[in-house]
Amino acid sequence: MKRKLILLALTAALLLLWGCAGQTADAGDTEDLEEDLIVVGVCQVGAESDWRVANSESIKAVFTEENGYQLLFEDAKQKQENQISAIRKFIQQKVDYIVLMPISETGWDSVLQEARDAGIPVILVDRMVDVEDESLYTAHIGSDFEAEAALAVDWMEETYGDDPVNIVHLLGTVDSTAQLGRTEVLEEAVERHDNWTILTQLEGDFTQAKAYEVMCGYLSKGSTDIHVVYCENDNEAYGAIEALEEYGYTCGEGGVAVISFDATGTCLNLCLEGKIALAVECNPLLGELVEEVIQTLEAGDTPAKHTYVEETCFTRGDLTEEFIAERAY
Ligand code: GYE
Repeated sequence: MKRKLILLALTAALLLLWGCAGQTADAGDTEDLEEDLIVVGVCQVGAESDWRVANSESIKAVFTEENGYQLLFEDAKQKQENQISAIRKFIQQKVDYIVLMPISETGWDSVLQEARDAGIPVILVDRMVDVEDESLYTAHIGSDFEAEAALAVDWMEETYGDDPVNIVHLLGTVDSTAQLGRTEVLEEAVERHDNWTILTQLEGDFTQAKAYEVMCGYLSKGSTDIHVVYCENDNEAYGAIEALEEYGYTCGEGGVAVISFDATGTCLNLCLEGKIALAVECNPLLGELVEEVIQTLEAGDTPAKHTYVEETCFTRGDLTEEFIAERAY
């Protein structure tokens, strides 16, 4: 009887130990979270462009331990499935907030529902999501991509008037808010202007390498009368210029007018040099605005559903070396 009791006690002790071990394993993902800090899980698109790098830096500069945050930063390498698994990981880790820069607009309903079920507010940054239920995200901070594109359209109207405008259109990552907005406004303008023609639409995926590749592919088919190359971001513009010059085109005065979106440092220098005709600004410095939303939520208040940053555009005459050097991106 005594032996039986000892055995039972031992088994119970073992089971207890096992249970504890199990608990630590479950909690394993959260064990390195700091209790006194606000834990923010950021799910970034990737590092495809200068804009994106500046955007990540602006987030990292704000969510520091000194400011009271623990930042968990995931780079999804331009893949939506990586973003979805990162969000699931953040949910398991029980972060306080999820900040998502969604690569594309569609395909978010279920994972955002999972975040909501776990009680974690989701803040969208830069791009938007197209979901049935708008309450699946708490707030959105970013650019008005249609307003940006309208600046480019205005410039083309003023520059070309009734003259013919043959356009090569380099699209950004397809189904991203930035691509959809910048494309829609251009396409609508082309419909309104009998003298405007889109010669071709090529997918540049917001990268220099892809834009160079598709542009070379197009130019290799023979020379055309190109007036404008409408690039949906700076890095595409760099790739396009490289390809155009390789195929004997001149970019700038008397040659092809390259239009670019973002207006990051290299782009502005190319604009000052005359190789980029129009640089439309897209502000990547969104970190502080994200923090404001989080602080509003921490105070128990409701933040604005959408916050848009103000943006402008530049031509050569607007720029000086000093102005470019002083800009933060
Ligand atoms: O224009 C591009 C980046 O969504 C605003 O994504 C962003 C765009 C930006 O890769 O450079």
